[in-house]
Amino acid sequence: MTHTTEPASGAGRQRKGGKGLHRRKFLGGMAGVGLGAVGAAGATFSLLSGGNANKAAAADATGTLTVPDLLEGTTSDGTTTYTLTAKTGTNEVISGVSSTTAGYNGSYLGPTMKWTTGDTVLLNITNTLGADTTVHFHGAHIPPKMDGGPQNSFADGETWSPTFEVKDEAKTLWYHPHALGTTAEQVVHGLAGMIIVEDDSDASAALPSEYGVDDIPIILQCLAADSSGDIKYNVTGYLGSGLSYPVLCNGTNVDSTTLGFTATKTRIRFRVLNASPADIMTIQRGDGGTLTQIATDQGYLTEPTEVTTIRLVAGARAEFVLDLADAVTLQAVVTTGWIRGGSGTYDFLTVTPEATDTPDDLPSTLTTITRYDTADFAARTITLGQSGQNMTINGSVGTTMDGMATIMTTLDAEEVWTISNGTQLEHSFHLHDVPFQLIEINGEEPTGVDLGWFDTFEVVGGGSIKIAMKFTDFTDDTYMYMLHCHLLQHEDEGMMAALMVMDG
Ligand SMILES: [Cu+2]
Repeated sequence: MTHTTEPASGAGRQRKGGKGLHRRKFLGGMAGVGLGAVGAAGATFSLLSGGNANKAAAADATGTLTVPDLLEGTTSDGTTTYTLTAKTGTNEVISGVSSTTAGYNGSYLGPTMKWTTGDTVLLNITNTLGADTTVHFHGAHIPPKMDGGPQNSFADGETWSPTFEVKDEAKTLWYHPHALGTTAEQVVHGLAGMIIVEDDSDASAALPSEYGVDDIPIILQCLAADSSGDIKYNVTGYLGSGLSYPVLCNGTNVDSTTLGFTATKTRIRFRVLNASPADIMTIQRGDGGTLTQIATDQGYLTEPTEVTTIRLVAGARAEFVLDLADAVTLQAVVTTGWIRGGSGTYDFLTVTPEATDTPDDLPSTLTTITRYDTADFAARTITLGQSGQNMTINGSVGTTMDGMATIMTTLDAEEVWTISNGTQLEHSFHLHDVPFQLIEINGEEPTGVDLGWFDTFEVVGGGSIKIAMKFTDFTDDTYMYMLHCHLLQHEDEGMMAALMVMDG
């Protein structure tokens, strides 16, 4: 199967050739398109506000891929405990310029956690940001009280300690803040990290899994910053002049640097996360060759699938493998997510093989995906809209818990939702709690990798998707899951609703 997606439009379209690469500097014209006011997002994040114009030494990037640390847990009585501290720091978001940033256990991004299916995890997360925060486990199927939504907000100086059983099978998740009105500000400053869920499936045993050796996390971001390095996150910031749109790979600017990775194994597995606040990242090879995609947001595809591009909206993940004979350069094509943003094609990583092993053939089957028969599913419509300066879901502005629309359902309910985009803006629809299958994309039946499991999916301006899901395992009459646009500014401007799963 081949799944081909047009990578990008406009100046960024360039499919081949690592040499003579177009590198954009600026995309004008998108400023403030249909965007609301700052609203709740205007609450200032004390330690992160304001630029930091300190010029760092004009050292070139090392040109070597940085792999986030693996966070060691301590296991006792069947529970693995992890410790995270959200803190402020500095990072060169723009090469040679020090920006005020934030990270978990460091100054930018966070360590990778590995969870194992069936284990119980406990996280002790301390907030030293000088502002309220939460930590949401994006894509994890966990109780709503542990989900890290706005109701789990905790203050500076406090420690939040969620604990839950890992019910997810092998997949790539991530963690990031999700407090009301400040998600964009906190995420763009660097609060994001990857979670790898491992299981004992045959596919997991057959695929590369040695972290940092043949199992490589790739966190891509396209940010917005002014020349002093001040990172922007709302419409007021985007209206400023002299902005640039730096592209980062694992926290390193790749605007004019191609990072290198020496592969000591012939087969390398990549887990790619688009942690951008808004922009779409399309991954492709510089030589026009194929990537062997093995997973979407929510785990394995039924079979390894040859693709030429992988299009990731904000918040989405995918996994692919490469069997390397020669060096391969990976490119990210940045497409603006209809918030003023970036564009262009970036050679972000060259993978050079120094390996002599010969891997076995990939398994012909990775997992079984039983497609939902939605004939008896309850139907619901979720309308993504806009009201003056705010964004809405089903007509409600979700900037407060009381003001947002609330979807009420019951345990084991089977539903098919039509996500209808009533705006001309791009949106990235994300549902907490359970994975969904795509039933239709703009009226067409899905094919190829779109037959996998998702938690985040593109809804183009004026378009719609139809998705199916089943609300298993967890109920709560107080804590709610969220559904929202993962363009973080839209989320903060109200494109968020609550989901309550009640006992039947
Ligand atoms: Cu949106």
